[in-house]
Amino acid sequence: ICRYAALQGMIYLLASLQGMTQPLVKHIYTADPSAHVFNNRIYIYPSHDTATGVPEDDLGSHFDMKDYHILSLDHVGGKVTDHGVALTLKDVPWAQKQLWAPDAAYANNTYYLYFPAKDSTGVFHIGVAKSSKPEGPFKALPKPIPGSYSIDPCVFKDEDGNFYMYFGGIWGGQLQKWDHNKYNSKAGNKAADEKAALPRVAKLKKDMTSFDGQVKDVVILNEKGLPFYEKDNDKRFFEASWVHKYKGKYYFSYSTGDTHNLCYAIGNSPYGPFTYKGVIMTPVKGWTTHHSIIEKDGKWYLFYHDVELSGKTYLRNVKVTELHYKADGSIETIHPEI
Ligand code: FUB
Repeated sequence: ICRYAALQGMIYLLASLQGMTQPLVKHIYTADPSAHVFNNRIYIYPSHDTATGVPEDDLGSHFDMKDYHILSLDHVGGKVTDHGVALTLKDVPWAQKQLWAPDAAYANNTYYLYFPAKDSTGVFHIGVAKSSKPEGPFKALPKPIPGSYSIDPCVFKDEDGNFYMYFGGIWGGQLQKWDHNKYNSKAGNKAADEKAALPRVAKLKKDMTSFDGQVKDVVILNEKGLPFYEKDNDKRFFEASWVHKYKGKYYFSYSTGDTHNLCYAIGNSPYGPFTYKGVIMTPVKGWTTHHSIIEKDGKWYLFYHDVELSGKTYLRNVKVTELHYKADGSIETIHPEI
């Protein structure tokens, strides 16, 4: 055990010296990093965690965020710039509280920030804000995207120029309350022997602010081609969708929430179905785990968060580490230091 601990310590020291697993910024708390390369620079669209005194509960009420800051860096290991407040809750006409994990996209000479928030009735929807610059400031549209619900939008641009939004999160993210795109306030969490709730996908219209057709389920199947049940909670979807493409295949990755894994599944279409392949990252320190994956200068990176700076689950800090594929396209599991 001693030798193992010493080895772990050395690995951490080496990684720290390389600046790879250090918090990217320490002057504010940040989480849920959605990274993109715009104009050959890395932009990170994170949540901005603050302590507002809301007690912790299973609905995540303690994630009481009120604005967004966008971070950017030229390359991994380079200086990180905090561009200041890019959007604030009081400037979102429809939103009452809880600016959770955002994402961004570029089209029509415009940068779009997509973000979930609770409306005046306490129901999560997904809003859009626009800017001429990747770092903002962003101006919110007066209403959320029609037909949007739940949390954690991820906007993926396919090679043919089409954009797709993936979203959803169970428990406090309310996905279990939406059946066939209809809200049922009384619906509770799934029982162990029920099929697990599935994330959702919708193609975006060219205006980037509305869905092109119906919201669909993103089917994730196990290695035998069968659906996951709620009891498969070390593998089933909980929240934090991310989609990237590698060698022509679509990789759908996500958090398993209460078991804290970042998992992935592979498919041949942006709509899926996706077949479960394994764990990208084992649990980090802190309850939540949420990530993004990008390629920059020929290397692949996983952006994620933990609670190294604060030790508190609602005061997180974003990090980045390199991600490696095996020859068969599978991803090498990353074990973060905890
Ligand atoms: O940051 C608030 C919520 O915590 C996010 O929306 C989830 O993905 C989890 O990270």
